[in-house]
Amino acid sequence: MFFGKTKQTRQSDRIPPNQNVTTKFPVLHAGNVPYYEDMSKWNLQVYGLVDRPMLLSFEDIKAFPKAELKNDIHCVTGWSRLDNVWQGIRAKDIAEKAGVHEEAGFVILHAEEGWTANLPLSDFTRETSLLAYAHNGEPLTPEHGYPLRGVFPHLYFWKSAKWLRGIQFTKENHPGFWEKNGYHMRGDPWKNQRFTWD
Ligand SMILES: Nc1nc2c(c(=O)[nH]1)N[C@H]1C(S)=C(S)[C@@H](COP(=O)(O)O)O[C@H]1N2
Ligand SMILES: [Mo]
Repeated sequence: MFFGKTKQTRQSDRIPPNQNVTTKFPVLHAGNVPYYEDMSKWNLQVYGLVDRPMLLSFEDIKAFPKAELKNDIHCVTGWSRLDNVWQGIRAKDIAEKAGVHEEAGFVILHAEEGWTANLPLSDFTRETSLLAYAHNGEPLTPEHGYPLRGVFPHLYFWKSAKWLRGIQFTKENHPGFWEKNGYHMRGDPWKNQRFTWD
């Protein structure tokens, strides 16, 4: 059915296969939620195949151009949450500032407690890929990744590392925490790439 000139986007066109919409914001992770008492001790290490390795404070992060993006998130366990507004900085701005080498093809995201996730560099540097410090106008809560998390909405949400502390650029694709445990190296929800063999 058409209404005037613009075609209506049906909700089902927004939901990848085998996903169900929730209006809640589930909390999902392995390990413990970190609580930071002194943010002056927090930093983000950017390293690997780069011209300029960086150790960024939270203030350094805030000094990058601000980005605000609205997107849908899709967890591999089957829930999707629509219309999330994230405030943060573009992941590609970090890559540019660090000067990523040509032979780098992949990124390892390092979170607290040694948790990692891997993704192709081309997914990291997308216009829609963020390092976010706020959700729907409020600073991230500790459970949702305070102070800084990745947001890669075009991949399953497990790639969106909470409590980010390091970004490493690599030549080869090294499996992260869930990827070592049978989850997909890329994780595109539209292709239903849940497990290694999908
Ligand atoms: N550091 C860290 N980040 C993580 C995880 C984790 O276990 N540790 N789990 C991932 C998974 S599986 C999901 S679905 C989302 C959940 O984010 P939320 O708790 O903000 O909804 O965080 C992702 N980021
Ligand atoms: Mo997840």
